[in-house]
Amino acid sequence: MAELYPDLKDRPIKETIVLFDVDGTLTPARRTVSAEMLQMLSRLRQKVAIGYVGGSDLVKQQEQLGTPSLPVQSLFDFCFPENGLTAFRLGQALPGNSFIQWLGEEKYQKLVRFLLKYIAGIEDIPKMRGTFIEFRNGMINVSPVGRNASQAERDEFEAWDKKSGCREKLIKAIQAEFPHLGLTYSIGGQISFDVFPDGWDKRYCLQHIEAEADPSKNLSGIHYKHIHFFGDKAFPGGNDWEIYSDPRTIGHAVTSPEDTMKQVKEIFGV
Ligand code: M1P
Repeated sequence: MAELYPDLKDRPIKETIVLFDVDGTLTPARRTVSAEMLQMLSRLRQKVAIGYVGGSDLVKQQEQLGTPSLPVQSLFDFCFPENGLTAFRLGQALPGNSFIQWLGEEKYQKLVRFLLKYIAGIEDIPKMRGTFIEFRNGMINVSPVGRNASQAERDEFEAWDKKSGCREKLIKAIQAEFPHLGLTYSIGGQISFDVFPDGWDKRYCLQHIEAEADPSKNLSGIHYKHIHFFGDKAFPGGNDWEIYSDPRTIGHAVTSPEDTMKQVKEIFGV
């Protein structure tokens, strides 16, 4: 597919790349992309380098953006699943990274022991189920009730957590015990919180764009001076906020995939 588009150096809009969030920006939340959006992306790619950056993994993005005959990696110049911990450039995988690789087994075990002991000691929690720590590629997800909780048990935990501040207290306890680990804590859902290295939000993928200019890497040599980013969670606390407000990017807040198409058409004339 990449051969259907001009070489990165020959795209008419120079030193420019357009990055998109996935859910709520290219597709409706957790749904698949429209044919109209794919056509617009294809027209855009004739003019400028394009990429996406999403928090979930490649399998999910293939379901949302690709088709059985079209791998998602063929639709963009740069694909950044898991915020760029996994990365593809012109269809080829780049070296990846992981939470355990970054933290190391010894520190990881200390953290896990602390968490399990703390959770074991919570005496007034309404229910305890299973999978209190979920080990993911780029983070761990910690849940005092456990990820095996049913929907009713999730609702019950969430209501109790609002009163007791259980998750916030646990986060404060980890921060006090491990002040130097450089970890970020994010309460994004009902029953858990995510723990990942500082900076491993969507900004992580920018290092792959910056690498293009590095002569030692023997890539395109392009210094992308204009990095546009489109996202629908571009507000403090939203998972597009850090990259949207980063000085290295030109942030565009959108309200839906239709709004993304409208803004892209206006800005890039596609
Ligand atoms: O997307 C928000 C969060 O969704 C889930 O949270 P919970 O199970 O607590 O409702 C998790 O997948 C979590 O990692 C994620 O941040």
